[in-house]
Amino acid sequence: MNKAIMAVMAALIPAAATAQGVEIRDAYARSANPVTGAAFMVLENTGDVDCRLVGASSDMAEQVGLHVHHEVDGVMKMAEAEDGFAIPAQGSHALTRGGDHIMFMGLTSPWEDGDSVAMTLDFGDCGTRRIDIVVDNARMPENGHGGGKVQHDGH
Ligand SMILES: [Cu+2]
Repeated sequence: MNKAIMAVMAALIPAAATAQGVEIRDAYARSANPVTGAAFMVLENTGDVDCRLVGASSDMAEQVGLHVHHEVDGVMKMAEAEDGFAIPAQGSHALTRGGDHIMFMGLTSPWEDGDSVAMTLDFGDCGTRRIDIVVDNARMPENGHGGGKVQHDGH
């Protein structure tokens, strides 16, 4: 396919820029030190096809990765998610403290409470979503597995 046809097609399908079916709920960011941060949220797939978060990017860090936690000899360690995070059709996937998360390494400037972190989430065939989430270091960890219970701790 030549570039001109590709350009026409891109112009005709602006919807490709939006993730169909993936909704982002309950997102917040944290930073325990001046150089790294993490983002947590619930990815909800309201569509009829499986989606997968395959990458994330942001101008606010040198490197952004998808991380999982593994227990190794009783110690929790972070590792790169090899396959991203699957979000089944009509299902959800929670990114939580001590679980799967989006990791920011080499922050361009330290994150303070209330700062807004802009990032783009890449859902592969399900498109991309650009979101802004707020840094909330005071937020308490979720219990359970990020179901419908949203706790508001006050500010
Ligand atoms: Cu991490």
